[in-house]
Amino acid sequence: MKVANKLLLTGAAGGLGKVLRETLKPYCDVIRLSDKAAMEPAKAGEEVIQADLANAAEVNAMVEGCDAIIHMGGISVEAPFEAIMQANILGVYNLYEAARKHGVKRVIFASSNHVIGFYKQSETITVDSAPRPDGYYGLSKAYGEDLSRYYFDRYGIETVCLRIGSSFPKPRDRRMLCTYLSYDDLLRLLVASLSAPAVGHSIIYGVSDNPVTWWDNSGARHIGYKPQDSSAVFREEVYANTATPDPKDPAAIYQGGAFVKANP
Ligand code: NAI
Ligand code: 15L
Repeated sequence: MKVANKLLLTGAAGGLGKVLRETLKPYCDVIRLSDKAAMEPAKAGEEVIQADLANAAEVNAMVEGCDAIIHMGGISVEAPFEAIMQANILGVYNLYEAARKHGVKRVIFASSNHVIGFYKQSETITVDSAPRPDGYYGLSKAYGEDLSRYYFDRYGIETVCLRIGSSFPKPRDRRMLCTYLSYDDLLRLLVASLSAPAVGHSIIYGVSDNPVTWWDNSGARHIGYKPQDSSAVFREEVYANTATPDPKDPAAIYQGGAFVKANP
């Protein structure tokens, strides 16, 4: 199934970007890969454009000619505000301004569970729960969610904000058994988000079908995402290799884990 003619993938040099470079290819005619960092040279069906999200002119050139965008680029962990401001706040503004100028119809925004990191692990929240960011990084993703809502309300650019949990080859700790998103489910989520007939401005949790979860995606059924993987297969290994968390540790109390006590 084709989801775009020319699909822009930002953050293409990153952990998820490198995986998606390969897995997204069958879903478009051309995939344009962009990052601030160096990338492998373009192969058949690829274009490579090095660009800094904080540079409006570079972002404008990066977006021109694309009909859909997957925005994975930016700082992906807690960091000093100045750095977050450039890459994630100015960066997402530059991206949507370029999308508006070039008539892009749909964007998939890699948001994060750190938008809601200060909810407790004893709570189940929905796609409509108010943001409770757990740091400058989470705040920047909340800004991206709000900015994309504005660009939908004002200019009609559709966005799906993916509040990704933990997308790695496997869960690294006990918290990630609840937040794990497999690479295959990430691809399913992206394809569903790009191919659903109408998404307007939507928020959905990027999570596999894990036995324990804090996130209720029932308000995002219109996207048609059906996870097929589960962290259950990693449970025994993770429990064997990790200590029992201290129940008084904020990292064990809040959904954002150690991010809630990071000192950038
Ligand atoms: P990553 O840190 O491996 O990749 C991010 C990429 O963005 C890097 O290649 C980096 O060079 C690029 N980048 C940073 N600043 C930039 C700038 N100013 N201009 C252009 N490119 C810039 O992160 P990862 O794990 O691949 O995540 C991808 C996206 O998904 C990120 O936006 C992250 O916040 C989000 N996410 C990832 C999760 C995960 O578990 N992997 C969980 C939640 C959200
Ligand atoms: C994120 O937003 C980060 O990008 C990723 O590195 C993980 O730490 C993930 O959240 C998480 O919460 O596990």
